[in-house]
Amino acid sequence: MRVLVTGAAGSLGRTVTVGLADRGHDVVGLDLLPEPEGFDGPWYAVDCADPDAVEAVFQAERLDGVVHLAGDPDESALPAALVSHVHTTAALIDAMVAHGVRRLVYASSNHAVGGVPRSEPVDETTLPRPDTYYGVAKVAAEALLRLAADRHGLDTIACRIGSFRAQPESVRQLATWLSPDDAVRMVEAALTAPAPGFAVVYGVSANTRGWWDLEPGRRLGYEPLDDAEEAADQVAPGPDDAAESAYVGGPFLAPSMHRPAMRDA
Ligand code: 15L
Repeated sequence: MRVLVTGAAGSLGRTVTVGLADRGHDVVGLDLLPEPEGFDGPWYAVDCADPDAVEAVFQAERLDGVVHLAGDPDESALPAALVSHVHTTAALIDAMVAHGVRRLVYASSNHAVGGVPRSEPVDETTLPRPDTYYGVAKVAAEALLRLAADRHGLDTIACRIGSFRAQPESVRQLATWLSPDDAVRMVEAALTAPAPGFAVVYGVSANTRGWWDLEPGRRLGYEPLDDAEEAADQVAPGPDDAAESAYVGGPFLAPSMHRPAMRDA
């Protein structure tokens, strides 16, 4: 497939662009930043919140799918979060509809359901329960995916990613870790699954301590192979471990994340 990857210069983006290329896909990179050394393919240093810039990319490239990873990974005031996650997704969907590109794989987040207590199951039927404005924006972006599937028949997959890291770095991440290799497996499965329509996938590895439902991903062909438990002896306990295990969103529930919606903190 010929795939546009947004956020291609980020940590997940670099992993995914290399992984997809290794698996025989043609990758077109898009990021605010210039292309990383070694990237081999077309690169667009543009803002995907700018619909004209996005349209120009789609006019220049024949694409089979989009992997939308761009976005601020941290909490911000609400307007910035909406631009970062919702405007970008909307601009991409507009261009996809205009150019007949039918597959969108989206880096959503566990923080779309981060307010769910640890005692409750987490599966594809879990209702939105954001823990932050970041999570609110991910919920809204997922709603755009749902609308695009219903209105235009696009295949749109919201990957509610846990903690993408080279290795798990905290006790919480022993449950929420997404390994680099599993990230590539997940994205490729979401890109190539036959006619999924709108789907939600939990983007985590096969962690012994994980509790989010892996079945929706498996139905799309995402079979995670890594397990954070193998690195458990390298993870030191921290003072926030108990608080972080109380809700899906872990540290995003901390009072330090609270801020006014409409003003920068
Ligand atoms: C996310 O969605 C964030 O982008 C990332 O910074 C991590 O905090 C991750 O979730 C997580 O929950 O560990």
